[in-house]
Amino acid sequence: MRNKLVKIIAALTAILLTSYMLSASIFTYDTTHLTIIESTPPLWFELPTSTADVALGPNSTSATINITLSGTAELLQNPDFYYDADPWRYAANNASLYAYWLSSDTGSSGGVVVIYGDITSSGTYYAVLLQNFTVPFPTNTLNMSIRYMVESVPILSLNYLIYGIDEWNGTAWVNIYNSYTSLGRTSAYTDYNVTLNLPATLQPGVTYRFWFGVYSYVYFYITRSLDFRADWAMLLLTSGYYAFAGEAVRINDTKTVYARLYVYNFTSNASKLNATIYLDNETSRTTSITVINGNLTQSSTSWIRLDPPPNPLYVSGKIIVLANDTVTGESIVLRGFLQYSSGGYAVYYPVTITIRS
Ligand SMILES: [Ca+2]
Repeated sequence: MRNKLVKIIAALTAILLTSYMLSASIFTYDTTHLTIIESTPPLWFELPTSTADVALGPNSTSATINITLSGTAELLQNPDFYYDADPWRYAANNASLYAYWLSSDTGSSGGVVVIYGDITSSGTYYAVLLQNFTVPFPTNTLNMSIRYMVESVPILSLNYLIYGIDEWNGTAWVNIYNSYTSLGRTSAYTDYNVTLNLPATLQPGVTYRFWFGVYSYVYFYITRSLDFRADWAMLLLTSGYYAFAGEAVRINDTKTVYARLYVYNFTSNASKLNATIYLDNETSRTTSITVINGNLTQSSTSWIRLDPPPNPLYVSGKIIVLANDTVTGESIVLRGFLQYSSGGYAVYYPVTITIRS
């Protein structure tokens, strides 16, 4: 019996010396029984901040990543005014109108921007919020979604929600599209969704600006304020072009390691799907695993150094995925490992990435 135990101890010691980091657990032995002590691995996965759908395995030492390419892109930044109004700008034709940001309002999604004015004479008043944008590919159709509330309008006035698109021609803004819809007071936030059929095709590489706001024609002055509140304004581009760009999973570590990602098994039913996958440590990136027209053309990244983060909120690395397709129903599956090494041992974390159009 004693000899048998000695052999087990010897075998365990050999495993510990050669590859104990293969497991997230450390095995120890005492005279009466074997005990497994859980320990924290020096490197683990965290969920991404992007829209990748990720499931992490036990101890966050494996990751299953599902990415669905989307044919809808939001062209505007901070469309929801969630934490502030940046980078939206404000313009008005009358100094009695001004705008301010509220962190929340009854029934709102996060912050709102209020366009407000005490109207003291008849006349025309308008104010807009503006933001520059570009398009990733040519289009003459955009879907606009504006959520708003009209808290107050001047008595004896006509009021409109106005919106439009200007193009920068190199020296000035030129209006290429505008429209409007009637506004009345609303008791709650109201959605206005419409497809913009533009008279010209928007082109990549050109700067456009989107604007929306309120227009009030006060034809007989009786004091009352104008109070228009915007909860969000989205400009969505929908097309037969499907794409994803973002974090697939985050990598956190407690000591310096060198890491790479490689694929050992690849399946595909795709003929148009392209993907680029690499590791990023905030200051540099690896070479990429690449899929071109559904075929795996490069199966491994280069190595990258991952250092312990300077504070717990900082993540030392990420797996980044860029992918696109021009048809729906295609998919690829990459099964591989995140391999990392430090001090002479190598550890392999299973990673499966599925990308669908
Ligand atoms: Ca909002």
